[in-house]
Order: sequence, then structure tokens, then C-alpha cells
Amino acid sequence: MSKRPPPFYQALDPQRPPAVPAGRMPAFGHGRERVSLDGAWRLQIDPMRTGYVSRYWVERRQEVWGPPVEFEHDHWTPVRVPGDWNTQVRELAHYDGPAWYARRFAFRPRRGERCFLRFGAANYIAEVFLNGEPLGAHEGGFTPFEFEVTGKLRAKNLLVVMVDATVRLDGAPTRNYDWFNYGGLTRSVEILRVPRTFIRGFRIALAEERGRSFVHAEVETDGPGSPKSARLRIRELGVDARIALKGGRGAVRIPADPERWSPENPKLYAVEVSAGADRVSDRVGFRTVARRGRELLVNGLPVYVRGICMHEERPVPGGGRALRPADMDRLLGEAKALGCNFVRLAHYPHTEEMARRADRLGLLVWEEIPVYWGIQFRNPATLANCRQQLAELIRRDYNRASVVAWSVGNETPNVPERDRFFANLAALARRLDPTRLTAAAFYSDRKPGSDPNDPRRLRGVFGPVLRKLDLIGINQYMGWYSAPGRGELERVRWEPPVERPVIFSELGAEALAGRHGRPGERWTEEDQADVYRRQLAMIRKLDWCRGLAPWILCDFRSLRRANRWQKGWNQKGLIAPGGRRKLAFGVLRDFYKDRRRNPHD
Ligand code: GCB
Repeated sequence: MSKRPPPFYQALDPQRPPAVPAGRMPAFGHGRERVSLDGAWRLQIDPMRTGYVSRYWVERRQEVWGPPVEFEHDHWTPVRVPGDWNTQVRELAHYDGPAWYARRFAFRPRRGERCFLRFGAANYIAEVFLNGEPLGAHEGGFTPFEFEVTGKLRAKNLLVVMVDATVRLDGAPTRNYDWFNYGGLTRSVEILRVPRTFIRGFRIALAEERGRSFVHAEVETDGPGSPKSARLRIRELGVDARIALKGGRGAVRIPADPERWSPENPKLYAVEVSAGADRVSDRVGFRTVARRGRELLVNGLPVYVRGICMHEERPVPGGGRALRPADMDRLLGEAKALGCNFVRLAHYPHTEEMARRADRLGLLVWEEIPVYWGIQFRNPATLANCRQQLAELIRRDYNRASVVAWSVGNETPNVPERDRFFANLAALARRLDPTRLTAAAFYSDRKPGSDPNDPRRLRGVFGPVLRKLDLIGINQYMGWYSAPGRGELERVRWEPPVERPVIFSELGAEALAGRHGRPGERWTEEDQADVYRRQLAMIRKLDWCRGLAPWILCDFRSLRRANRWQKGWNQKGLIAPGGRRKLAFGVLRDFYKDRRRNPHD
């Protein structure tokens, strides 16, 4: 950060604080002391990037007789964190540029402790300043990041965060997407207080080999004089094991036969780890996930996916990104009411609390990074950014039994650079987490009226990249986007595109809740229900298809949706923003009820 500000008349290309070093992952945060910085913050938008000239990160107050001061944190607009600015400040409904957050807080540093300032997510770029000093920057709108602030906290602190929601051509997502780009500090901000040497990483999973099962745990400490060992306890399983640490790292494999976590029996165990003066805990389910031929296996048994897709958006009339506990209960409660055993959290990492709840409720989860539509597959900086987002997500949710797949992309052009990009991300996911499947969703549709059985269709869309992945999603909107080709759902003959478990990861149709008419009459509930009925009749006959996750649980905001019914909302939801279920909800629920009775038909 240069000390001398540029002159005010210059257009700014500011020198940024250093980014979080690639590969640096936030510390394990559960079951330890955390100080919340959520609540009342102040916000100032900054479309001209004046904050870099005026140095918005330093303390300033206007003195009555003093020289003019052009900003005062305490008089900026009040906002709540976590939360997007779009739904909190009327004038910012469509603002998606840079903005500055400020908050004061008191703190009592303790001798010998270390502190980390952790952000659950900031969309899209964040630059963080504490007490006038830059801490660092982070790119990626949906994953956590942290900065060590040991020795930098005082009794009274000023925290300033520049959050830039500008969608970038080289970013992920890039400038073309079908949802709403909520800006701001959209997840919690907190300080983790840890001993000088502490447990930075802890992960645990079930492993099976030759008919025997083990609990495999890994611990990583950070700090001087790492202890020689850590202790792992799972009381309910009678596990009390020592993990030898070398250079602060260690792993252990303990023969154990826990009750398996599954959607039918979401059993969780309390797990505790201690090392030196530090101790963390988590609630963890044990299960295995694998593929065999065209089957998706959970605990060695084939699963038929009864899924639904969802965005991270409040299911209320105005929308909003930051989910509250009641919103999460609603979203996942409705998925359960549909009879789901699976949710696809599209198209970016949702708040960590969703997977935790899915653990408790017994829902399998597909998680995803925002590699979507026009990504710059040739750009090494874009790849580095996507690798970082994927790594941060895997690091965050590794202990969640509900999560079965890491998806590396959605609906991308079938070009060699896409294939290389996917192969790179899939290899990374496998290296970081060999216990789960890699996945991606591919678009299969044709021009209205074209032959649904044209063999080039599948080949042209998917290609050899499928073999780099474990679980394949097909997005297809037969009966909707190809309206003039009605009848195609009855005529289409699908071939399995690859020897892998394949699901329909999207299908659907739009309807304005409360608008009624006849099947075929677009934007009516009857038409949407009719498309679902015909889709389900088709899918029922496909023995290779391992399930579906229709698009989507709730209507969601999207500025590209601009007809008289949509008015800024994608209306493919089974539920309207106010919570009202459309007719198609019942159609899918009945289908799932039937599938549950005959899980293997
Ligand atoms: C898709 C995309 C999804 C869109 C949906 C639609 O294929 O994956 O993000 O919102 O179609 O409604 O067209």
C-alpha cells in the first residue's frame, strides 16, 4: 500500500493490499472460542474508488474548526452483517460496485493467545484493514478466509473492509449468470481465539478396506513447539486414540464400526480433538460414498437420487443472500416435505450451515463452485482463482457426511480448454479429498423443433471429459425451452452418455404462482405441472438414470428474466417467494413417494 495517495484527479488503479496467499486455508473453527463481529456495521459505497485517495481505512473525524474531512465512518449508512447491501438499503437495490464497511469493536487481548479474523464470505473481492493497517485481500464471493491478527488487536479497534461486488470477466462467476449478484459481507465475521500453538486443521472420515472399517483422522497444528501428539476422542464409539505428530502433522487410522450415517439414519457422533493447550470438537457422521459402473453408492448400497436444486436466497418476497436460521429450516424443510434425499446447492458454495443442517436432516448434498457459462478457460489467473475457491470449500466441508460430490462446473461449452480446466479441478478435488466424488453438470438441449434423437446431441455436448469425473449431471429443459417441439419428451430415446452414475441435475418449467390455465399455456401452474408429469414419465423409464434434481425449489431473483410474468424473477420454483407451493410441487412429491416405495425399480 503506497503511503502517498494519488492525486484526486487521477482515475484509480489502486495498489491493493496483498492477497491471501494461494493455498492458505482458514483454521478449523468449530467447538472453539469465537467472538462474533456480526451486527451493526456502517457502509459507504464508492463507485469512483475515492476511498483509496482519502484512505478510508484510517480514523478521521471532523473537528469543528479543523480542515474539512470528507468521510466519517460513524456517519455512514447503518447495515447489518451478515447481509447483502441490496436488500438492506433501498438506494442500493442494484448497486454492485465497490463499497466500504466499517465497524468499531472492543476487545481484551490475552497474553499468549493468537487471534484470527475470519470472514464467512464477502462477495466478490474483499480488502481488509485493521486499525489503519492493511491485512490482506481475498477473491471469491462464497468461501471463507481469514487473517492472523495476533498482536494487532487493541482495547478499541476499527475494522474497515472494502468489498467490491463488480462481476469480472476473468472471475468465477463471470459476467453472465442467471441469479442475483448480492454484494457485501454476506456471512458472519468473527475472531477465533486460540492458544499459541493450536489445531489449524482437523479432518475425519470413514474408510473401508477389505471388509474392515476404520476411522481415519488427520490433525495439523500451527505454532511453535508443536506437541508430540494429539488426542482423538469419540466417546460413543469408545475411541480414545493418540495421534503422533511430526512437524505439526499426524494421522491415525482406528479400526471402528460406527453406525452408518445415511439419509434414513442421519446418525452423528460427537468428536473431540486436543493437542497441547488447544481443543476442538465437531459432530460428524460416518459413511462411504463411491461409484460402481452406473451406480452411486452410499455405504455400498445403490442410491436413487430424489433431489431438488436450490440457490442461496432468502425464501421471502424481496429475496436476499444471507440466510437466517428460519430460512434454512424453511428451505431444507420443504426439500424434506418433497420427499428428497438429495439437494444440489447451486451454483456456488452456500453457507456452511446448510451442509451442517443436511447432516442432521439426512440429505445428501452436491456442492459446487461458480464455474458457470462464459468462464475464461484459457486464463491461468481464472484457473488459480477457481482452484482456490474449490480448495476453500473442500477444506470447510470435509467433515460433513451429507456432502457426497464436489461439482467443478455447470453448463460450459464443449471445447478442449474447458476439458483441461475441468480435469485440473477434478484432479485437485481428488487429491484434497479422495473420499468423495467429483461431478459437473452439462447442458443437453437443442434448437426448438430439432430431432430429440439426433445422436450428435449427447456426443456434441459432453465429450471425453466425462471420464475425468465420477458423477454426471445432465441439465435438460425438454418441454420448456423447446416449446415448439412438444412431444419430444414422448419421443426422445436416451442413451447413457458414459459408464458413470448419471442424474438429471436440472429440468423444469416456469409458472407464476397463482396463475392458472391449461397445460400448454405458458407461465401457468398447470403447464409447469404438465411438463413435470411428462418429464417424470420419461425419466421413470430410463433404468440407467440414477435420479434427478429438478430446477428449482424456490423462484429466485434474476435480472435477465424480464417478461410480464417474471419481472426480475426466474419462476421455475416449485414454491413462490412467499412460501406458496405451486401445483408441480405435488407432482414431484408424488413421484418421490412412489420411488421411495420402489427404490430399485
Ligand atoms: C440452467 C442453468 C440455471 C438456470 C436455468 C434456467 O440450465 O444451469 O442456472 O437458472 O437453466 O432457468 O434456465
